[in-house]
Amino acid sequence: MIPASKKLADPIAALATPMGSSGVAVIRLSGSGLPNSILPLVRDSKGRELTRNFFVPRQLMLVQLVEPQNLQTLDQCLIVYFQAPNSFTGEDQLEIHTHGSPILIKRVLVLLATVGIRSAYPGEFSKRAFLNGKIDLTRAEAIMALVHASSLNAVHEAARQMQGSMAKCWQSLRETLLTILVQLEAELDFADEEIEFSTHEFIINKLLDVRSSLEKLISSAQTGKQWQEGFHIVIVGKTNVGKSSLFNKLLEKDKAIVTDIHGTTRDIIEQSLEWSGIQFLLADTAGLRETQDTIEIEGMRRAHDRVKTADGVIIVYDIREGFGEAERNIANQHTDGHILYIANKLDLVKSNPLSNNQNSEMVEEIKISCKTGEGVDVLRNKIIDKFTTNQTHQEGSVILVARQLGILHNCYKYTNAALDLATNRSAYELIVANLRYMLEEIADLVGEIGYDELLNNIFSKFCIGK
Ligand SMILES: Nc1nc2c(ncn2[C@@H]2O[C@H](COP(=O)(O)OP(=O)(O)O)[C@@H](O)[C@H]2O)c(=O)[nH]1
Ligand SMILES: [Mg+2]
Repeated sequence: MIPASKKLADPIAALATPMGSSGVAVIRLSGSGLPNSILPLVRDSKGRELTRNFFVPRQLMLVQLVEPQNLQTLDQCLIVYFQAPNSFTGEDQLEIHTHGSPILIKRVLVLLATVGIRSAYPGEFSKRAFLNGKIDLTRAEAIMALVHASSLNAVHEAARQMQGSMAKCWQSLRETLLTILVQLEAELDFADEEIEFSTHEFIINKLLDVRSSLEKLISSAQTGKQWQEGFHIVIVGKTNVGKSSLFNKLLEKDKAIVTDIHGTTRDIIEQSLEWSGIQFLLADTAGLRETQDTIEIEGMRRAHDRVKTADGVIIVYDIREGFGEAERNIANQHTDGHILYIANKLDLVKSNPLSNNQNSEMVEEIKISCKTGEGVDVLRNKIIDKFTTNQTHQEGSVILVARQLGILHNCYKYTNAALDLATNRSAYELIVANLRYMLEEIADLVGEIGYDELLNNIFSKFCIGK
C-alpha cells in the first residue's frame, strides 16, 4: 500500500482558468518531482534543453513548450515555480501560463499525463492545502465562495474569510468553550459535593457570552445569505396593471409576455440582476382577480406565497384606479413592511387628468409609466434604498456555507441546553456533554489543526492545584 503522505504528493495538473479561447490560460501543477518531471516538455527560448536549476522559485520564466517526440514547438509560455512548502498546497507547485487555446490546453494536459502528472480531481488542490495544514476548512470554503460570489459584497466577504475572519470567530468560540469545560471538569473531579458558587456564576456568564456571540453570528449570517443569493423582490398586483411591463422595463429586456388580455402571466417568472454591485432576484407574478381558471388560481397562490417570503414587495396598480382594497390585502400579507407602491400608466392621466380616481387611498406612491419610461429610474434607486437599507453589508455580516450555518445552529441549541442545566444548578455532567458536542462540531468545521496546542495553552493558564 502506498503510504498516505506519498499518495498525497502524487503529482497532479489542472486547468485553473475556464476552458475556452482566451489571451492566457493557466495550468496548475502540484506534487512531488516538480519541476523535474516536466523537463522533457520544455526548452528555453533558443530551443536548448533545461535543467531544474533554471526554475528559480517565484520567478516567471520564459520557455517553449514542445512535443517530446519531435521537439515541435507547441507554444511559447511563462512558467512559475513555487518551492515546497512555500506554495498554496504546501507541495512543489508549478503554474504554466500558455496562450488560451482549448486544443493546445488539452494537448498540454495529455503530455503532462505522459510524464506522470495526472489530471486533478475537483477541489484537489484545496484539499491538499488543507491536509498539509496550509488552510483550515473555513478558508477552503471561502475560496469556493469567492469563485461563486454573485455580488461585489460577496467577493469582499469571501476575501475576509479567506484571510481567516471566520476561522478566528470559531477559534475564539472554541477557546471560551474549552475554558468552561476545563473549569467544570476540574471541579467535578475534585469537589465531593456542590460546585462552588463562584464557579457556577463563571459558567453561567461564559455561556451567556457564547450564546450572544452565536446569536450575532446567526443574524449576520442571515443578512449574509441575502447578499450572497440576492434580495428577493416580487412584483404583484391586479391583472393588466402593467406588472410584466415593469418587470421587463427593470430588466431592460423583453422577458415576460405583455398583452392587454387579463390573466396573461400565470406562472412566476424570475430573473436575477445586479444593480450597484448588489444582487437581486426579481419575480413577476400572475395578476390577482376573481377567476375559475385552475392554472391562474395556482399562479395566484404562488404569488401570495412569494409576498410572504420576499425581501421586498412591489405592489403595482393602475393610477386611474388608485390604491384600493385588493392592494391593501396584499400589503397586509407582507409583515416586514418592505413594500413599494407603484401607480403605473402615468401617461394616461397626463393625457386625461379627469381619469384620476378620487377614491384612491393615500399611500406614499411612486408614479411611473412603463410606456414612456417616466419614473422607472427613480423606482430602481428606491428599490436599492428601501430593500437593502438596515441590511447594509457591514464588516460583521458573514456569508456562511450551509454546513457552517448548520453547525452554528447546532451550537446554539447545545448552548441553550447547557444554560438551562446550569441555571438549575443540576446535572453538571450533562453540561460537560453539551460542551463536548459543540467542541466536536467546531473541530469538524476547522479541522483538528492546533487542537492540542490550544488545549495545552488553556491548561497552562489554568491552575488546577488550587
Ligand atoms: N398606456 C400605458 N399602458 C401600459 C403601461 N404599462 C402597461 N401598459 C399596458 O397594459 C397592458 C397590460 O400590461 P401587462 O404588463 O401585461 O400587465 P400585467 O397583467 O400586470 O402583467 C398592456 O397592454 C400594456 O401595454 C403604461 O405605463 N401606460
Ligand atoms: Mg403579467
